[in-house]
Amino acid sequence: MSKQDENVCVVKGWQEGPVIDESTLKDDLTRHFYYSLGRDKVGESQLYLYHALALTIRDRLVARCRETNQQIKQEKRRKTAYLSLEFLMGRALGNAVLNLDLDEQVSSALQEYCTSIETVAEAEHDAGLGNGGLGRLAACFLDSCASLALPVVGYGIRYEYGMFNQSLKNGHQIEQPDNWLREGHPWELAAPEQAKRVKFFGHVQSYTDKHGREHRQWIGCQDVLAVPYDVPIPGYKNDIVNTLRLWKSEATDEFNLTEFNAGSYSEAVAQKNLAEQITMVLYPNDSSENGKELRLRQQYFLSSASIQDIVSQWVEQYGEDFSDFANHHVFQLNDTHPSIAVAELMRILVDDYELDWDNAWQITTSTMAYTNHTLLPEALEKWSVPLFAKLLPRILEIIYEINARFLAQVAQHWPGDANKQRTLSLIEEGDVPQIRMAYLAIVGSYSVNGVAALHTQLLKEGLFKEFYALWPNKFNNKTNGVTPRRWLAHCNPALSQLITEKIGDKWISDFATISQLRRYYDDKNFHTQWQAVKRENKQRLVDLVKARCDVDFDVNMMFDVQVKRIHEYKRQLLNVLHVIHLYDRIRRGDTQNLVPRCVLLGGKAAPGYYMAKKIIKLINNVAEVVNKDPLAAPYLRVAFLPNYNVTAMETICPATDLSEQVSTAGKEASGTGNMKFMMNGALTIGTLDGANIEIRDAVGADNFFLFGAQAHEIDDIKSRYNPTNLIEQNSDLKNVMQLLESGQFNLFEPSLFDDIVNAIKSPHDPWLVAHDFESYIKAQKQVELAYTDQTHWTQMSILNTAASGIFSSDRTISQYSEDIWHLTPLTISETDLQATKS
Ligand code: T68
Repeated sequence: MSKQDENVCVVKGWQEGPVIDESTLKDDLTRHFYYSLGRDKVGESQLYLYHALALTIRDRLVARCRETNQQIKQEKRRKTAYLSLEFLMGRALGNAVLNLDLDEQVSSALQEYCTSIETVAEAEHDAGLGNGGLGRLAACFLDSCASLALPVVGYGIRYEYGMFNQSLKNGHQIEQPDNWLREGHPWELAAPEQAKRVKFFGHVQSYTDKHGREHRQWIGCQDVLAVPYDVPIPGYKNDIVNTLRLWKSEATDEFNLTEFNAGSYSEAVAQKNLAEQITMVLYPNDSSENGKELRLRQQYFLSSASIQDIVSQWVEQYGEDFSDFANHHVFQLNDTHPSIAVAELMRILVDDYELDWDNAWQITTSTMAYTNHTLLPEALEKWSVPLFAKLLPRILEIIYEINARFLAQVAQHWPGDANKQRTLSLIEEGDVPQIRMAYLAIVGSYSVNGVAALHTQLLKEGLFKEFYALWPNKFNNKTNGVTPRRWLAHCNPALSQLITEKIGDKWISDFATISQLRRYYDDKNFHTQWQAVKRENKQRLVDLVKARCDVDFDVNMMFDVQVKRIHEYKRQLLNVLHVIHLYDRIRRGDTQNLVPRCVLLGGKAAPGYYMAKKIIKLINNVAEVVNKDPLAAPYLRVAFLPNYNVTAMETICPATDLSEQVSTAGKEASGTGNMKFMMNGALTIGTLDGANIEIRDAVGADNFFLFGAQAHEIDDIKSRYNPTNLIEQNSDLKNVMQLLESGQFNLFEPSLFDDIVNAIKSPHDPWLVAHDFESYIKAQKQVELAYTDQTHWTQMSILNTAASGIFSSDRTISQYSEDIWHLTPLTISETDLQATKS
């Protein structure tokens, strides 16, 4: 070791990067297996082999991660902090092997252990730190940022328990805790020396500084320690490794000490639990906010720790002059969940660094950017003022001050309009006043974006129209995307290989070039190969469905799939009604032109969501009846896949023929599953909702099965909605409802589905299930017709993949960077590369 300066001791040779010769991967694996883990037998679970392999790969990531961070720091790069309560990462191993181009080396090393990457990969638990689309989007974005060499760091929470595991008991959802860290998480590196203190409770008082200036001081707090755990995020074959920094909550030392010294051992331990509770579990609600105090603690904990982290790095490098801070930083808020960061940055600048309000506000509103993910009113976050006053008293004061200044602006824009003051106030009046987090996010940000064209349009015209009138330039659209690395290259190796044989492998890093597949539209030989790949993928799903559901799917049948969170607006119910309709036809002997199908549904219901749970039960009961009926067997099989997650989707989307995207128009902000299916050559049956509209535009109306009311028609339809009439007038729907009401699917469980029947029949059904039924059935008939012509179906399938170029999250992230973040890609010079590698 050499002493470099007073405080830093640099290990010789390490600054240039560690000495990792790629040819030693095999040796490293053995070393980690024998020495790091102390094992000598592979054993049945392959767990230790997985850990050894993960450590071996992590060695290679750590080196590149240091290089990436050094460049960002040395070149004083502008960077984005992506703040999200959720990162739904799934498994890391396969992705790292792909992005580091280690496939051959790993395969050959594993041969010595008589196993394969696929087998070893099974030992990895999904990192399920998210609910669904929003969390998975954050994960896809990280992959794209690293692959585009953009300086972006993800900030999230290291939940001890991720998204619950779902199992079924008599067709009902049962939730089990997801103890994903039990067997260790070999990818992360803790950095306890960089822990931050987050304040809770306490009170605020004024003081006057030596220059006679008044300040506010938040004191008497119960601090909680935020300890960072860094997860490396490799770019695709570019030697960039970004960081996902996940915070774990811990009790502070003094906290324990005072209590211990006072002799109250048990109180001290109890307080420790309180601190550690914060990052214990992910809230499993994907669309309704429930106002729980612990959730607010999570939000402030993440926001405060992350902002402190960025600010302390700034102070370390540039001192306490913040005049250039906004030129170097962007905070992208993934929904309103971390929007308290607006107030927290103000607090730190004003209270800790004594900036004047206007200056601090200028910095804050030049660095914050907000992404909205929903139009559903029940999902819009509000927090009670009394709760804020107790938990975060200084933050509440700051929000009041932001509001007062904002309302002055409103008064200028709409003079004398008291109603506007009330409707736009960050504080909603009422018995218990509430803070409107979306308003705080909009007021505090320089960019507000929706996640698909229709969604952004509806934000501007509806939910946020006054804000749009005030600040039209803040609003912009960034249609979602998914990473083609995980969602094609990794999850569909057979198709991936076929594509690469034809057009080379450039598509993996430049997904727009996937359009070159159009050249093979008429190529008979290519059709055969395309079909063979689909068959192979369907067989993998057959095996999974057999193992998990004990239902026999058949590769010769059409695979019709809907997997996503269970929600009334997503209308799994409409899908089930179609299944019942098919069953009804079979029972009536009306099987002409009926294309045999396997219908797969999957998804988790929020534990407190009664109707969603009923829908799961209905799906399972219908499946049971259909699958038991020998009459149905040649035409119809139905399965509900329990515990749908990222890893399950990796087997599902490559095997799907028909992708169900059937939400009520105007309700699904974007959807991203729709894009994964499209990339893998599935055809979509869907409404004009979210990104479906853009999918249909991209692939052409002839290659998309459209049905249902459009968003602009919904209000009118609702005003004269009469489902009873609709049922009476449509014999198919009438038959389906009769079957449902006859108890056919709940023979020994009377009245089980009454609430579902009543919901469909209600003139207030917000999801318009009965309205869209007829056009849905019609579209399904068109699907059957199309599927009968396998050559044409294959052509449409090829076109779907070929047209999916714009749904790469690389495109999305390029637009974020271009329009909002203004980042420039990092460069790794050849010499740096050599240093890292040699
Ligand atoms: C989804 N939202 C949208 N929310 O529903 C989907 N919410 O249309 C969109 O494609 C996706 O976001 C990405 O933009 C969610 O997934 C949540 O998961 C969620 C979690 C907690 C609280 C509220």
